[in-house]
Amino acid sequence: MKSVARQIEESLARGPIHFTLIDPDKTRGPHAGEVAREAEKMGSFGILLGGSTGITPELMGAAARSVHKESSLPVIIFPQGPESLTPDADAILFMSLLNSRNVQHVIRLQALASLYVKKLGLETLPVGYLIVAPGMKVGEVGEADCIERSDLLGAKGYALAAQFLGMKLLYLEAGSGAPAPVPGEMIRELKRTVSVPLLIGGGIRTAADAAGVLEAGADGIITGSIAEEDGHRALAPIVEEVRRRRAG
Ligand code: 1GP
Repeated sequence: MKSVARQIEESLARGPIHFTLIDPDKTRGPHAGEVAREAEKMGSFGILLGGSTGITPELMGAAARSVHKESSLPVIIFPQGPESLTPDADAILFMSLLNSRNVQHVIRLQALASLYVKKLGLETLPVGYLIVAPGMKVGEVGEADCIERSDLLGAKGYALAAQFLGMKLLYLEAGSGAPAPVPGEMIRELKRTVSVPLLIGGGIRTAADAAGVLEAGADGIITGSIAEEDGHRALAPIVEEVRRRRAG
């Protein structure tokens, strides 16, 4: 089977992509499969599995199996720590939270998890992860020095450092449930600075939010809460914004 990295690369060549984030603690077992089935119909690229609290390998495994049963979308772990690992996923965002104050989130948890990741045979996608204010729960849990929303220079420094370190994707997020997504001006500035694809998440709740980040240059958008709280119908216009910017 084609690697997930290859699938992402090929899909990005045709335009931006959408990821549906499922929190397996909130959307349990069979419900994860239902969300994935609907997301696939809409044209979402893949499923990210993860959450900031309450994650266990059992919950992750059950959700991954349910997604595989109901859809053909790739299942990618969005890790909170070693307890997020399951052999039932296809790949893992192997990420460093670059603007954390705590070295655990920058490299130590990754060092702990890496032997197990290898043993499970999970495909690793190297990601530089940056939290932009307000950061919400993940900002707290990740002990992030959130990048201020007007600090374009700070964001550029981290983004370039990630690229120079060889990370293949950058993920900038304002935190789940943020009142507004990452500012368009910051996305535009980063697109002028780095060549790695830019994923944007946190606080994207409407088609207008999605249009804003996509017009600024986001290569991928990630939404979580909207499908959890408001169901598939609320997700559809967001995915549609992504789809209509894609070729073919
Ligand atoms: C995942 O924070 C994003 O990293 C998801 O954010 O729940 O606001 O879509 P929302």
